[in-house]
Amino acid sequence: MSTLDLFADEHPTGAESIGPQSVVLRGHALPHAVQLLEAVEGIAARAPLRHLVTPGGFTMSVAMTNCGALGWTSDRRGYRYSAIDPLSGQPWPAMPAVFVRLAGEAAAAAGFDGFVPDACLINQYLPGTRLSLHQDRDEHDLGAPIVSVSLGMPATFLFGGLARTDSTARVPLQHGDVVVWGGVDRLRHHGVLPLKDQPHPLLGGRRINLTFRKAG
Ligand SMILES: O=C(O)CCC(=O)C(=O)O
Ligand SMILES: [Mn+2]
Repeated sequence: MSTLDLFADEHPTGAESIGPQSVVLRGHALPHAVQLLEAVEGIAARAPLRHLVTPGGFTMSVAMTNCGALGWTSDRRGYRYSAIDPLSGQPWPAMPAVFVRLAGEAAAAAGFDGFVPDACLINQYLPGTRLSLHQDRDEHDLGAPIVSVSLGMPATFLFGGLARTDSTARVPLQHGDVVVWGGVDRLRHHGVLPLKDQPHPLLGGRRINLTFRKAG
């Protein structure tokens, strides 16, 4: 058996390994892209995309909103999950069934069975928007993976290690790609390089990222 066969055995769906428990599922969201984007428009109509302020007083260049029981938010007082959108005073829009299904399928394809997200952070990037290196660590259940869906303009995902100073791999992400990381990789640092202006047929000069988590 060649090493390629061994690799295929490890990830029967043809996932691309970027860590012991981290994969890129190329094009995994493509069949659902239009439906996902329509749902994002509906969510953003009720819970508008906004630029959050960090506890340090910086305004994030990524515009964000949420759907699901819990939404990630930030202000001068800190980062946290909230059941209420602080902008509207209302609960976040419900998570569409197609989101829950896709996140669960992608997690299972990456080796994490039974993933049911209760939070979906929706990130909008324009040319020049970046997301600095960080860990996703505001969730109670670090046993659940992160499922991250890319739509629209391409981006370069930085995938580092458990320590902030660890070297980072540059992972090109295209419309429809899904990244899943969990287990021993759950707290790896990651970020997104400033986006180039490479308009996409469906989304023009925008990139939408859906980050699914089990937060509560
Ligand atoms: O946009 C991405 O690909 C990553 C988003 C992310 O890491 C986050 O929202 O925490
Ligand atoms: Mn993150």
